Amino acid sequence: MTMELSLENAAAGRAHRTGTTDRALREWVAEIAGLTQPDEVVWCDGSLQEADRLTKQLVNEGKLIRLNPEWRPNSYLARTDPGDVARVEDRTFICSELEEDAGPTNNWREPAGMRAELAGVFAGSMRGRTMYVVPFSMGPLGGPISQLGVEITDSPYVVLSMGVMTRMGERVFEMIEQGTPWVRTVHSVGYPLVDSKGFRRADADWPSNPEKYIVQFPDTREIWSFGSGYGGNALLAKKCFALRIASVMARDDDWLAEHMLLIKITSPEGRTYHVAAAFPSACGKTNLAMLRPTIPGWKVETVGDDIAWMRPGPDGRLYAINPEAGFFGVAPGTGETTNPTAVQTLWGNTIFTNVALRDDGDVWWEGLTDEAPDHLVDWQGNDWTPDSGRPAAHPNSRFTVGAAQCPSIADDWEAHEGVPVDAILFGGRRATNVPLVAEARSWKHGVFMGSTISSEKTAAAEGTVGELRRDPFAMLPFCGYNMADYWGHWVKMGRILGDQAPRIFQVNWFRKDADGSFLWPGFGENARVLEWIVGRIEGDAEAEDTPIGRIPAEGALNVDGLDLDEGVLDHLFEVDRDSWLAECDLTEEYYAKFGDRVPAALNAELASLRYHLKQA
Ligand code: TSX
Ligand code: MN
Repeated sequence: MTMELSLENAAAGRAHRTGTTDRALREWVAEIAGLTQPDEVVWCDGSLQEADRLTKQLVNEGKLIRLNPEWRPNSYLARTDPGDVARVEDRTFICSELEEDAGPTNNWREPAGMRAELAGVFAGSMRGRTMYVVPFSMGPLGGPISQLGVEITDSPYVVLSMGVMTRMGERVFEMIEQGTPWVRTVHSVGYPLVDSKGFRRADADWPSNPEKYIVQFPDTREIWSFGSGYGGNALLAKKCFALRIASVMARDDDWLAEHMLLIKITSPEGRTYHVAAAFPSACGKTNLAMLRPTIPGWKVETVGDDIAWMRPGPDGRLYAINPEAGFFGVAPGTGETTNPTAVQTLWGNTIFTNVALRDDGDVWWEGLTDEAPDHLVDWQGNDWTPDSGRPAAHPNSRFTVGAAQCPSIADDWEAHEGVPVDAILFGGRRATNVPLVAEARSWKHGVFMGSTISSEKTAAAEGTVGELRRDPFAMLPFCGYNMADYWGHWVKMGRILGDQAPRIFQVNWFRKDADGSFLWPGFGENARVLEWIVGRIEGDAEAEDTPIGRIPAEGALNVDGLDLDEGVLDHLFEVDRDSWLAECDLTEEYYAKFGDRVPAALNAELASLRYHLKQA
């Protein structure tokens, strides 16, 4: 191994890494440095000293604001360029050899053409900057479900964030040197400080490039990202690797890489269950991951809030890990009433991005407290008062914080072999049709439920209000291959798991009555739904068959002390034959987009649903 003593490290008596004995890694780093031409290459070790040095550098350059340590110790605020505030789906590409393998829901580009285009944009893109080599593990180091990767980046903000969101550090380099496979990921903000003639320019507060590329090569398991420093565009271990590339690895190797939270439930009898759940955005996934049950004796603990990797274990059951080490959560709407556990998690050691700054040096966002402070500095650095008429925090503003800091974190959240999954939930945001909870009749029926996840459009800007926005398995922007093939892979996993497969349920916290108010109180009261689900697993909760699945029998859902209005329960579980038949027509139209790639099992489930509805 190549080690060298720098002045700073020499003082501390430590050597720092300047290379690697692994030839493939060494040659790849040299190749990327040759292409992007940074001033310097830094091999990151994931140490506290390293994070502290980068933090101080960013604070000195005015790129991070140190929050008041009395309120928010070791915490920082970053403000992005207003043009770099979210994932860019129209600039996200899947470059498989064949277009059909990307499917109709992905942007496909021919790999050789895209490689040529990327070689152009990355040429000299790191001039005048430092290139960081960031080694990371998704999942506990050395775990049987875990995977290694390396991100090359020219953004110190990305290095700091990767240190929170992944197991990053020297041990990963050692495992690579011992021959463990790893995934290559390359990131540049696309804002070189020196041009091809050698002229230098000043850095931007948040360097980025209006021309963005988020590119996945599933065949070679590579990721290239250019032009954005934000979230899922730049922290390549998360959406790009743990979902898009990992979904392809999982297809080829009989496991599942899913956009799911993971929780551990303990019943009053002390029995434990693990549940994975997929929800589209704006359904309160992190809130469910940190749920505080209102019913006595029940406990919910957090294993993960965004991604689950699941693999059949030695006993044939499905085992899941949270591949991440932190939460990159949406701040607005996270408050003392909606998610007190998240608020407690953020006590310190947190990077906030695009939230508002209080006059006392703490942070604020819409929904943190019922009342807004009288004065703030908004996410763009401008003065703000409650009558400014614009949000103080960007609607997609974020917190980045270690999962270990979460007071509800489960004791088994880092179990190397994962946690055994007892049930899988599919949620959506539906004002009509979909009941509070329904159990699938079979694995295949459950896969059908997952493939039909959708939310009703709520704003004119999103399209016709009431129209369905389809988000199968909540994987629409995250599946690295043809979505219909992905459904087929789920059907196949059911065959592999057989009678050891987890039970599947569909849930909907968002059904409304005729005048538009929510029928179900949601939040902590959702524990009642979890109680019924656990009862189904134990075989002691009664169900009633309906054409769309099994719903709680009369009296089987615990609503003690809820004081629901007369008729609310009936409405929550109503299955309207005509609107469901209309929904079947929409599902048929949706499936038609995928042609003959739709698994026969799903067409059969659709036919069966229609048959049962017509019989009803
Ligand atoms: O996160 C939510 N969950 C899941 C919690 C574990 N939200 C917030 C979604 C936006 C991200 C919910 N909103 C939930 C829910 O279960 N339910 C609702 C709808 C709702 C909103 C407000 C009330 C009730 C339901 N308020 C009162 O009943 C007072
Ligand atoms: Mn997500």
